[in-house]
This record gives sequence, C-alpha cells and structure tokens, in this order.
Amino acid sequence: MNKKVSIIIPVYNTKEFLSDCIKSVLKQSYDHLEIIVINDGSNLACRERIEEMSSLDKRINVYHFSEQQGVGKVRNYGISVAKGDYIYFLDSDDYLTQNSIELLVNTIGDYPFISGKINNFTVPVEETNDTGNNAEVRILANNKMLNEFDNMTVVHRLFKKDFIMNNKLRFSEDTALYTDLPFLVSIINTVNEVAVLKDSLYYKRERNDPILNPSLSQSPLERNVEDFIEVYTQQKDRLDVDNSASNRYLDDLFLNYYRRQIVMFLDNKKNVDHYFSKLSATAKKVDRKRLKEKNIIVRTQINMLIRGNKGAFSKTLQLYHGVRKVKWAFGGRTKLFIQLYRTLFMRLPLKERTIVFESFLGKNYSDSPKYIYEYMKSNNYDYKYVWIFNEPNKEIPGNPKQIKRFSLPYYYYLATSKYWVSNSRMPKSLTKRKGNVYLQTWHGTPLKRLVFDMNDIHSANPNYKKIFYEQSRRWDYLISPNQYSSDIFKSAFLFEKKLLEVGYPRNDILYREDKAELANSLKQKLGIPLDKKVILYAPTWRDDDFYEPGKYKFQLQLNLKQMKERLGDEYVVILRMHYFIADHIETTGAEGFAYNYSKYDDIAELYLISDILITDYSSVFFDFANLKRPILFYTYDLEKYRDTLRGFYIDVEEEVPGPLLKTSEDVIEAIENIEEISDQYKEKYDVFYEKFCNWDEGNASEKVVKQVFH
Ligand code: C2G
Repeated sequence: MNKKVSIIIPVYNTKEFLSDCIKSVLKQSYDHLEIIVINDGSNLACRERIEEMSSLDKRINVYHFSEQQGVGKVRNYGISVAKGDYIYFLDSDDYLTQNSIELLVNTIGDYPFISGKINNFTVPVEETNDTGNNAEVRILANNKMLNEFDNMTVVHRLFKKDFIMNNKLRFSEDTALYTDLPFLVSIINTVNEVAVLKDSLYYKRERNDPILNPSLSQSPLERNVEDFIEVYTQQKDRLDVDNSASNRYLDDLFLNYYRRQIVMFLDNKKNVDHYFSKLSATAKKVDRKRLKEKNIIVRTQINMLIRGNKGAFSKTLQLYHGVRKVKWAFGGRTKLFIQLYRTLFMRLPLKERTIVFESFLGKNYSDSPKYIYEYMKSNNYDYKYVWIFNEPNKEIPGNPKQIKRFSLPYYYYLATSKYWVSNSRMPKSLTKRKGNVYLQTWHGTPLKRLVFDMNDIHSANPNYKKIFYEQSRRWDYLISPNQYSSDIFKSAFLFEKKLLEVGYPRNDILYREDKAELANSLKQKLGIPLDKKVILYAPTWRDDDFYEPGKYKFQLQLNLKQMKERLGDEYVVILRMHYFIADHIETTGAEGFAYNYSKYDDIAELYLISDILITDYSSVFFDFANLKRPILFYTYDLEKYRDTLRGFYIDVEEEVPGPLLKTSEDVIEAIENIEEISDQYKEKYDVFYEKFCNWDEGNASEKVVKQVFH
C-alpha cells in the first residue's frame, strides 16, 4: 500500500489564487493524497470559493475557523487532524508542478524529511510537467545545512509525520510572522544534514497588491520587526546553550535581519527611542563570536546596543543614515536633483500663482492639460504657466515657460509651484508639499481594467499597484468624462478626493462650431489631400510586449499595400501609434496613402480630420464617438488581450459601436461597405453615445478651471 500524503493548506482571503493552488494539487501525479484546506476566518467571497473548490474532489477536507487565528495556529491544527504518513505544507496563493510531490515521496527513503526548491513568480505559468527521472538528491551538512533554512519557511519540504510528532515540531502561535522559526529550530536541534531535491518545484507567488490584499511578508515593517524580535527571543531563551548549530542559525538570522531591516526601520528618532531598550535586550542574546564575522557598522551598533549606550547608538545611526543619503545623492544627477528637491527646493516659498502642466510624460503638447491651459490663457487668467517637455522649445500659443523633464528646473518648478496639472502619474520620488494642488486629468475612459481592478500584473513593473497607490494619494482633483468612469475611478484608483464630473477638456474641440473649417486647415497643414477621406488607425499597447518599461513593441498587422490598392482612390490612412510604442512603423510601398503621425502632438486634431476610426482596445473610441463617425475594431488578439492580459469593464462584443474584425481583409471589406455597417450599428452607437459621451458638450475646460482656479 503506498503511503498517504497530507497536504495542509491554510487559506486567508486568497479567493483569486485558490483555484490555481488547488488545481495544481488535484493534478499531482502522486494521487494518494489527503488535502486539508483550513479557512482561517476569510471573507465571504473566499469562503464561497473554498466550498466551490472542495466539491471538485473527495480527497479535499475543509475546516473553518470563524475568526482569523494566524497561520501558525492553523498549521498546528492541520498537523493534529492529518492522517497521512507524510505532511506537506502549501500556501493558498502558491502552486506546485505536476510531479512535485511524487519526486519527494520517491526519494525521501530513510531521511526524516526532504526539501524541494522554491521558484518565485508574479504571473502563473503553464508548467511542463515532468522534470524527468534523473532527479538528484544533494545532502547538505554544517553551514550549508543552516543556509538551507535561511528562507525561514517550511513550504517546499515533505516531512514524515512521525518525525513531526516525535520531535514535537510546532509553529509559533504568538506572532503573525516568522511562525516557522520554532519548527525549523527544532529540526536543526535533531538533524545533522538535510536532503534536497531541487527538481521538486514549489511556485511561490510574489503578491502584487500590498495595499488591498497584502501577503503576510508585506505586513508593515514595524510588525515585521516586532515579530522577528519576539520569535528570536523566545527561541534563544528555550535553547540549550550548547546547541551550537541552532544558536549559530538564530544569531546569523538576527544579525542579517538587523543589517537589512532593522537599520532601515531605525531611520528616525521616534523609532530609535521607542525600540532601544527592546533591541538592547535582544542584542545581549547574540553570541559575541558570531559578531566577529560581521561588518564594522553592524558590529559597532550591536556593541552599543549591548552596552545600553543609547546616546552613542542614536548618533551613530543618524550619521549612518546621513551618509547613506548623501552617497545616494551622488549616485547620479537625477538622485542629486531629487535630494535638492526634498531638502532645498521644497523649503523655498510656494509660488501661489504658478501652474506646471504635463501631458503624456512630457512627450507632447496635448490632451486635457493643453485645453485647460488654452482656456485659461485665452480668458486672461493671471498665472505663470510652465510646461514640461522631453524636447522643449515647441511652438505653443501664449509662449509659456518650457522646461525639460528631469532637468534641474523641472525639480525646482515642481517643488515651488502651487499647481500641477497632469494627465498621468508623476514620479514617486516627487513627494507632495503642503499647499500643493494637483489636478489629475487622466487620459481616457477605461475599457481595460486598471490598477486595483487588475489581478495579475503583466507589465514591466511588478510593484505597479503599490507605486500607483502612493502616487495617486497626491491627487486633489480627478476629472471624470462620464458616470461610468466615475464609478471605475473610485474602485480602480481608490480615489476618495474631489471628482470633477464634467466631461473631458480634450474633447471640447470636437464640439467647436467651426470644426469643418478647422479640419480643412489641419489637413492642409499636415499635407493630406483635401479630396481624400481619412481613415485613422490608432491602436493601443500590449502589456507583455516590451523592450523595457515604457518602451513597447508593436507589429503592424494591416496590409498597407493591399489597402492602398483597394481603398487608395477614395481614402488615405493615418497611422497613429500609442505613445509607449518604440517600434518604427514601416510605410514603404504605401507612399501617398499611409501617413505616420505617431509623433503628432494632439490626437484630438487627428480625430477632427478623420472620417473613420480603426482602433482596438484603446480608449480613443470613447472620445472619437463624440463625432458620431464610424468606428471599426481591429481586434486580432481579442481573446489574449481580454482574458489574459487585462480583462475589460464592458462586454465588447455587446457594447462597442462597431464590428470586431480579425484580419486585414475584414478591415478592408468593412471600409468598402462602411455605409451598411453604419446603418447596422446605428442603434448600438446611440446607446453607446448616451452612456459615454453625454457629459461632453464643449465646455469641460471652463468647468474644470472654474472649480480649481477660483
Ligand atoms: N493615444 C494616442 N494614440 C494612440 C493611442 C492612444 O494618442 N494610438 C492617446 C489617447 O489620447 C488615448 C490615450 O492616449 O485616450 C490613452 O491611450 P489608451 O490606448 O487608452 O491606453 P492607456 O495609455 O493604457 O490608457 O483609462 C484609460 C486607460 O488608462 C488607458
């Protein structure tokens, strides 16, 4: 009879991850399992997901705690109910590969337990199952064994149940964090070596939402520090002084933890005052021999703690952090400027009547900031206007001051101007100054899910949610183009300050009475034949297709030559890539038909001269719809974009005011039959217009300015 493995899975509010986790267990090639799922007082949504999952397989047993007990108590409980010969701990946001358990069971032999390997991930990957039969066990002893426990976790290890029971291995129930330490210390007290099988994989999730749904390790630093000290102290007190391995293990953990976390935590006097005596008592437990191997800074500070010399300790830390900041500032021009921003410019008097504008990260003169600026300028508002650009010296009405993004004047003006008007985020390093008023215009009605409404983050930066949260706390006003966006902005941005529900300033131009004449003169300016109709192709970017953050790839999927042949008599096409796209778009072979205006400042002016819009998942169609002209959706990668990358807020198949097309041929045919398509979509278009465009009536800039600049 083959042996049974009990898999213990504590669950706390991990609804969105649970199914990946449980399914990976149900798929295990080793199937003699008992799956113990313990709900640690989760919310209703998560409880429901647990019930749903548990109905999938008879091997799943669910237990509930009505209130949160903490992972230590929950795992101890799991051990007490487990009936298997082996025990394996799995966390409910992680998952296994198909043969993770089988490999360990086949290899454990006479060892009391055996460890696999942890792979960290941010977005789950479909795993190829088998890591093969050539699995190789490595035996680690002495320091190498201790290093194996540096991760302070029991997950990824298969234990014989008898070993756990005979040695009374238990998790800490006194703290929320570092609960596994007592368990591991007990192991170190009893064994001299560990077996490691790195082919058995355990996938550990790096969680992306430390604001709304933090993992335990993303708890505040204060909680981390307190729990660590608590567990360390308990373990040292219970140890027999002669057990050199455990002592060494704990002391090294403490000293490394001190250097990496505690020193950073003590970067202000308040924390030093509050924690000094506790730290002093803790430091006294460290074996002096361990201290010798550490660097001079740690040694000095720990010695001061041991001697209880608070004054000297405090001064040393102050000096340390001072030097650290100066060193950081010398790490490059930008760092130096940021340091000046914080320590010098922010202390200069606030200029009450200066406004700094930025649109699309300084890339162009456009979008709502442009229309707000022009409204203020032409109505003679008495302010000083400053524009941020990557390439200043643009020709702009009213001759505002222009500064280069990330130059010294950039930091100076942002630190000293009362008002900021921007359509996207400002760098995290630019902390908000008291008195600053930040008008966030944002840049589109959301189709694709945003920030806190997104599950997995596929884009270049996995810390996206946390950074976004900090940056958006600085916004005082946020413009909303329609009721639908207002609702989304509250949940996606967690925005709680003043929503300006007035429509988009950037769409004012689409309601101008002279828009026909304006369109003609724009066409002339752009060199587009007046006798041709214009098709505008304006797609968005793809989160997973990039060279580096902010530099995205784009492969044009329209057959321009064919379009020219079939449509060229009547139309020209304007290609307009998203401002994140770094790739050059090739128009060779379609000269005189295809015009690349990806660098053109303001897309609203391109809308005005366009008769048809082709887009995909870009918010451009919400704006273009104000013109009530035909829209085609070239959504060749709809399934991937919607189901994997982003997810949408609306059902595009139902709601968008035009056909979803899959090939370049479909697009050409749709343009050849554009009148029938317009008729076909008339009703949908009306409903769409009502829902998304009914706040826009040509005076949003005025409404915004009157609320923000009294
Ligand atoms: N844009 C453009 N040209 C494109 C695509 C977009 O000029 N080819 C401009 C439009 O003003 C558009 C804005 O950039 O409204 C935002 O572009 P999206 O494609 O919608 O994508 P994103 O920058 O991710 O913003 O709430 C809206 C979203 O945040 C979308």
